[in-house]
Amino acid sequence: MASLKEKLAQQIPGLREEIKNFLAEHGDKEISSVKISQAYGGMRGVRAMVCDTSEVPPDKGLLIRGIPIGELTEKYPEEIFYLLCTGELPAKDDLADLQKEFSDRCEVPGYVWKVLEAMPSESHPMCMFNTAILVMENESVFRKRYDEGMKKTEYWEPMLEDCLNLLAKLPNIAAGVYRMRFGKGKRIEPKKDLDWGANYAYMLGVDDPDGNFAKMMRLYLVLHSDHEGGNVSAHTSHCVASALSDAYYAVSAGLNGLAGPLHGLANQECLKWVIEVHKKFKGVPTDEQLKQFAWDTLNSGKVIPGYGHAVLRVTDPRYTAFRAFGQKHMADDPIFQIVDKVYTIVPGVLKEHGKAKNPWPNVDAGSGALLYHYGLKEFSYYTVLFSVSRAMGMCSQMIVSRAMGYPIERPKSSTTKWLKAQVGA
Ligand code: CMX
Repeated sequence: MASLKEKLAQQIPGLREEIKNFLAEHGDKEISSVKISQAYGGMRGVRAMVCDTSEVPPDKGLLIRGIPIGELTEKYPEEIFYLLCTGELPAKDDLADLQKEFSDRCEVPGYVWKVLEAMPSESHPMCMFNTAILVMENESVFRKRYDEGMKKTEYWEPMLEDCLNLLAKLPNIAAGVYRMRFGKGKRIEPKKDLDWGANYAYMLGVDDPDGNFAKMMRLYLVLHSDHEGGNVSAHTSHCVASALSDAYYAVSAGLNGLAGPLHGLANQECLKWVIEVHKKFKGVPTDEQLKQFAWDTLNSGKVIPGYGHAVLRVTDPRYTAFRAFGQKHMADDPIFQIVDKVYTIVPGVLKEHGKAKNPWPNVDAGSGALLYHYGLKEFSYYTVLFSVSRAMGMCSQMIVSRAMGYPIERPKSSTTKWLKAQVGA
């Protein structure tokens, strides 16, 4: 048995050596060139970052440390975190050890609740959640050790410590935000013997007589955990952490990006769209009705939420996993049926529309219907669930970056004048 920390300690010297040698031999070789359109176009497709935790081949979708996400849907989220950090799935004892770490560290400092209680009652749940993470910066072990003057080779250890402390508390904070923001009554204390995902489900206070909501929650936390390094939340947290800001600063920063409607907030928009369909047609619409509704959305200048992707060019395997869960557990639910029907109609509409490079659904197209089915009907909360999961990806990327001693990020920007001069325009 090797705890996560012991495993990392075994791996890190070899990894450092590997990258040092790789850079010495191949460091001056080119991997990417940049067109002016890419400089103005959100740097789409520019390969200029390293992320070893996961990758997203456009024709396959998410691979976590090389394993297709579709093969990991029965795992615990804690196993995924171990895999993200080390490249290996934990043995049974290692999983139990990590689950105990999370359970031992889950208590949230009292001042966090006071800060949340002082916020306006209509605050967005994402703002509450990210604020809670930021105020906990007070707990950072990395900052204290840095102030005491630790060696660079040791940076990863307090980073891991901060990440474990933070991740352990996130379900507790997220559930607390839910109950406070939506008037659900007193906070529910965590149960020490429950796993990370089941505890989150339990603390939300959703009725779960057959345990299927907890099952869905584990799946949700697995599927959203990481999506390589260049998406807004991952890139932001990586950039902030590269300045040696600690995990609290960096995760909060990344999640502020996840709160945007083109990124994590799309799941809230997505279910809104489906509910509109349900209301307008008083149930599941016909194919023709749905097609017209999709065109009306596009013609009014809006995007169809849950469809399209910056990198993917196929149906997101995370959507496929949610769909399979829905077909097994809620095939008769009209909201799920609409989501299913959208999948048969919208790709054709988007292809005909001709703008979106990817007409297929992304993860957000399916997740909301499942949450709604179990009674989690507050759309504005959905991105918080995404955040709890995505924090695992951000944390694992930061731990790896600190272990490898990657430097502060500082790409070169250009003025329009310089670009024009460059091409003689
Ligand atoms: N509906 C309508 N138009 C769409 C579209 C959609 N679902 N997806 C893309 N387009 C449009 C874009 O708005 C863009 O139009 P303009 O040229 O007028 O600006 C054009 O198609 C080309 O865009 P693209 O290169 O295919 O996509 P981008 O990489 O620029 O954007 C994304 C990707 C996800 C922001 C976009 O597909 C979108 O807005 N989708 C809906 C929102 C959504 O589901 N977001 C969640 C993504 C998952 C995540 O990262 O969290």
